[in-house]
This record gives sequence, structure tokens and C-alpha cells, in this order.
Amino acid sequence: MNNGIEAIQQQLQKLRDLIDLHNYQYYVLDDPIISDAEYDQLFRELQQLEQRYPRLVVPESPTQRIGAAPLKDFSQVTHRTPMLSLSNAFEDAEVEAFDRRVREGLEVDCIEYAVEPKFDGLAVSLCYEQGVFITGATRGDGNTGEDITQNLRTIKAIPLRLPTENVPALLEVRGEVLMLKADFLKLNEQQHEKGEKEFANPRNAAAGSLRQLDPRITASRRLTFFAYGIGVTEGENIPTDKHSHIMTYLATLHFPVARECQVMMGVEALLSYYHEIGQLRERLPYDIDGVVYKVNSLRQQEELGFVSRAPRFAIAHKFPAQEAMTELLGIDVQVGRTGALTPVARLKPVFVGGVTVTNATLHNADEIKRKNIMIGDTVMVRRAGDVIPEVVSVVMAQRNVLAKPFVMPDHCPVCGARAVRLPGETIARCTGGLFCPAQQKRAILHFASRRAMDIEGLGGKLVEQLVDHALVRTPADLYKLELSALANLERMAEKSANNIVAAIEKSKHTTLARFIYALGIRNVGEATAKELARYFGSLDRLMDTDRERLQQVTDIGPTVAQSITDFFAEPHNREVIAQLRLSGVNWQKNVVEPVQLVQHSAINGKIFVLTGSLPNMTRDEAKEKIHAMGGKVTGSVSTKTDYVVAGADPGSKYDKAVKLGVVILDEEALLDLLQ
Ligand code: D41
Repeated sequence: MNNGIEAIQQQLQKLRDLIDLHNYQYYVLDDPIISDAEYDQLFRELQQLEQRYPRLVVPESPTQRIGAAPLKDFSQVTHRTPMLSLSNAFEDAEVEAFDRRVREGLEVDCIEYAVEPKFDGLAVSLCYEQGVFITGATRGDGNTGEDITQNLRTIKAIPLRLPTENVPALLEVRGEVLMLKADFLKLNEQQHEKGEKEFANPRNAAAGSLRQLDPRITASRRLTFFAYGIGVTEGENIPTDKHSHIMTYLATLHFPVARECQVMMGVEALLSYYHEIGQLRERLPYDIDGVVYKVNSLRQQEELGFVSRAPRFAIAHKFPAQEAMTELLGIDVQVGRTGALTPVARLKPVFVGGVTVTNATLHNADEIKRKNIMIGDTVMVRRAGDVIPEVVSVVMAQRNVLAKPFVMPDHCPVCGARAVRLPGETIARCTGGLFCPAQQKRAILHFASRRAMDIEGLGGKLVEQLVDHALVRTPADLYKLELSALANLERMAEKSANNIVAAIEKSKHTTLARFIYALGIRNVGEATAKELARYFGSLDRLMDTDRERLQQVTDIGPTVAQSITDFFAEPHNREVIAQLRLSGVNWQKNVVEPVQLVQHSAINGKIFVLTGSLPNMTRDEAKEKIHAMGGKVTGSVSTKTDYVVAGADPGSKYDKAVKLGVVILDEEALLDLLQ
């Protein structure tokens, strides 16, 4: 009988080890090595076996992550050694002063530092006794925190059991709990659908999820964890020489450790690391609010000691805050190049993301309603990287009784034409078209922009003046401008008037692709303009084409095709183009004749996706051949795709084609089809 139990024990152990390993692969390394179905199978097997032998269930089994009953209250725990705080630096000079203090304190010329990102999460402590996770607590005030063991157990990136034979008797791991940006967006989407409160940022979402008395709610939120150090320990094998070795040790115990951890010498290296991570920040899957520099040698750390609650051996170098609170003074409505009406927040100036912000986008009327934003509110403004600042949320606790709701105007605030919002669209548009001065200004500015006609010196202020003085209404008017008219404008020196006339003259020699892009056709960006120029070879052919033919062009679907035919159907636009050509705007005639459209039933109108390298032709050659027969080549596989042409090393498009049941051709099969 004992033998039987031992065999069961072994089987349970094997299943638990396996599941722990796959958890680690999935949640820590982000690199699963089995399918979800296979994982579920293993998990069910373990569950069934445990159901049959309930006495063999242990708390650290992967089946026991959730299950604790809701608490009434969190109890307080005193940390066995205090969780210190980090002092902050904002300027390079403060970091240089930190390095100087360290060097002088240690009487050393150059310091070895361990550097890591500063996670914008919640600091916690995890205690493992004999390799098993026993208690977990928030940092609290550094001395005492709250016992959130039941909630921390639900975080799959936190091991319930250390994966080694040779476990320390006691190991306290310290780190940050956070929510990945992608999981935060998904959570907010769900909250919105359920009509529940949305979170302002991933940190708040993580905090709200961790502070739940019912661990089942925490379990339903995708949280993760990154280790940044250790607290109390007992046992061998724990590195005692360098912080970086502790981090490597924690990684071998399957704790998540930031990939961006490095070791470097001297303060210059620290500052370049700061700037490097700053560049990377937007692309990281999690929010960070700076980087942390730590003296790497533990002996040197000890020698430096502490000032009050913060170690002298470490400092956080913070990025400028990306969010700040300010007052919403009013809402203006801006008119875009294609007539889109965008509500823009006028803000009491606030320093955020490294600059002073006075305007922020509110996107559209639906967003204002969804976020319950009123004029006079205190709002949270966010400026991340080079993205346009936006109003994220209202600080409801500070809602002013005098706050006024915003009403989207039903007429264009600039030209007074009716504003319409088509069914299914979130954006209202001015119907004034190119008679609306706002749209005129935007259209001219776009026409003159660097990647379009590249008219140097023709910026927003000047275009504003030109339109307001009725000197220019359309791009064609630019080429009729007289030097004297320009020179008469306020704040226009003769020299700059000369330069602008010269720049306008110079812009007459352009390319067809630039010209098409400059026209500002809705949904036609630079890449599409290039494709159109390549495909049609002449402006006249493009102007006289139809929607079917347009959809033969790479990456052009029904919407873009419609925008193009709408644009050229407008007599006003044709008139402007005629005037531009009369003024001498020209481009090199395309020497290549446009592709001849051949009707071919197996190919004509069919949608192809190319992936991997073909044995005998380049992808461009394959594309030309497909185009020549009236087929269309797009970049991504969807249910609309008719054929995927796959060469060697095809990648994810191939997998998707298999999944969707799209016909897959090799080069030979494609050539057959083209015959
Ligand atoms: O990523 C972090 N937020 C982080 C926080 C980090 N990478 N390292 C940290 N190191 C420390 C010391 C040096 C004091 C052990 C920390 C923190 N402390 C910390 N987090 C919250 C308070 C202090």
C-alpha cells in the first residue's frame, strides 16, 4: 500500500514539475514550448489525480494558486529587515553628484554599477521557506506592510516552489508587481464593456487588482512580477559578492528578472544607459518611470551604508512624468485637412513628459462622453514620447459644481458649413470642403510639406496669413503669388519673400508620386501615392481610372479606391490640378509603361499574399506577374485572401493561412495558375 502511495506521490511530483516548467516558459520567458491544449491536458490530469488523493494535495501545487476564501481584512506584517526606499535624481548633475559621493566615500576612482529599469509597479516581498512560497506582503511604509499572500499566489510569474534541489532554508525575494501595457488595455476594454470603472494607467490597475480581498478577482487580472533584489536569507549558494550575481541567481530560481539589467563602469556609462532606455521606453511591454543605478559590489554597498531610510549605494534616475493633473479651461474644435472636427482641450499650462503642454486632444465626441469630461474639470493629461498629448481621465473627486458639459457643434466652427457624422463613424466632418478656410489652410500646408512638394519656408504662420488675406485659396494659387504681395505681409522681410518665391519655383520640378501625395486625397499616404505612381505611370490614367482597377494596386481596398475616385470626381479638384500643370508643375514622364490589365479568371480580382523566398523569382517579380493578370497583392493574410504564395522560411503568414484554410501555392503552382 505504501508503495502505491509513493508511486502516486512520484506521479504527482512529475506533473507538478512539468506544469511549473511550462508556466515558467509561458509567463516568465514568454516562450511557451507546448500548445495551450497540451498544457490544459496536463493540468486536468493533475487535478483529477489530486481529486482522487485529496490528502496528497500541497499548497504549492499549481492547482492551488486560487482557492483561498475572501478575506475580511489584510493583516499587518513586519518586514524582517526594512524595505528601504530609493532616493531620486532627475538631472544628469544629480547623478554625477551621486557618483562623486560614492567614489569619495569608498576612495575609489571608478565604480562598477549594476543598472536596471525602474518598474512603475508596487514593491512587494516574497518569503520562501525550504523553497516553498509562504508569505508575501506589500512594502507598506518599509517597516510593516499588508499580508497579500493569497493574492500574490495567483500571479503565475511568481513560483510557488523553487525549482531546485538545493534550496535555501529562507529566501526573501523583493520586486515589483505590475501589469503589462497590453493586459492593461484589454482589462480596460473589458471594464468598459461591463460598464465598470476603467483604470487610468497600468500602475493603478495593478494596485487595484492586488488590493482585492477576494483573491479570485486578483486571479482574473493578468499581473506579473519582476525581482530587483533580496531581503533576509539563510542558507548557502546565495551570492554574497555582487548584486548582479544575485540577479542571475534569482533568474536561475525562475524569478522574472529584467532583460535590460547590465553591469557598467563609471558615471558616463550610467548616463548613456539612461538615454538608451529612454529611447526604448515606449516599446517596452511595461511602464517604467526611470532607471536604477546600484553599486555592484555588496562589500562596497555595506561600506557606504544608509542615510535615514535610503541606501547611499543606489539611486533612481527618473524620467520626466508622463502624466500630470491640470485644469481643463475650455474645448476648441479644430478642423483638419479632410474636414475632420477634433475637440481639443485648452489647458492651464502644465509640465508633463518633459515639456509644457497647453493643448491636448480629446479625440472625438464619443470619447468625451465616455470619459465624462466637462469644461472646468481637473483632468489627467498624458504625453508619452512624441505622441500628441491627450486627456486621459477626469479627477472626479475634484469635480467643480460649475463644470459644464461639452456639446459638439453641428456646424463647422470655421466656415459655418454643416458638420455631418456618417453612420458608423466616430468623427464629424465639415461639409464645406475646400471652400472652408480651415481645410484650405491644412490642404496648402500639406501640399507644401517636406515629403510632398517640399516648399521650404512655407509654414503654418505664413499659410495662415496668405489664406486670411485671400491671396491663396488653393495650392494652385501658390504659383501665382507675386513677390510684392508676399513682401507686403506683416513681419515679412524682403529677403524671406525672395526665398519663398524661389522655393515655390523650385518645387515645380517634382515626381508623380510626390504630386499625388501632395494632393491630399483622403486615405492616400506616401506609400500609397508611390504605388499609384508606379502602377499608373501617368496622372491622366490615374484620374480616369475606376474603382475596380484601383483595387488591383497593392494594398488598395474598396475604401481607399472610393476616396480616390471621389477626389477626382470633384470638378474643383480637377480644376486645381489643371491650373497647377498650366503653372508649370511637372515631373519626369514615367518611362515604364503601366502594367497591362489582362482578364484572367483564376487570377483576375483575386487577392494574393506572398511570404518567404521563392526559388526562381524575387517577390517583386511575382507581384508584377500577378498584377499583370489582374490579381492583387496584399501584405497580410485574412479571410479575404484567395491564395498565399509561400517560399522558403515563410513565417507567421503561412501559419495564419493554414489556420484560415487559405489555398497555399508554391512557385510552381503559381506559375501554373499564371499560364
Ligand atoms: O524597479 C524598481 N521599481 C526598483 C525598486 C528597482 N529596480 N530596484 C530597487 N532597489 C531598491 C533598493 C536598492 C533600496 C533595494 C527598488 C527599490 N529599492 C524600491 N522600490 C520601492 C521602494 C524601494
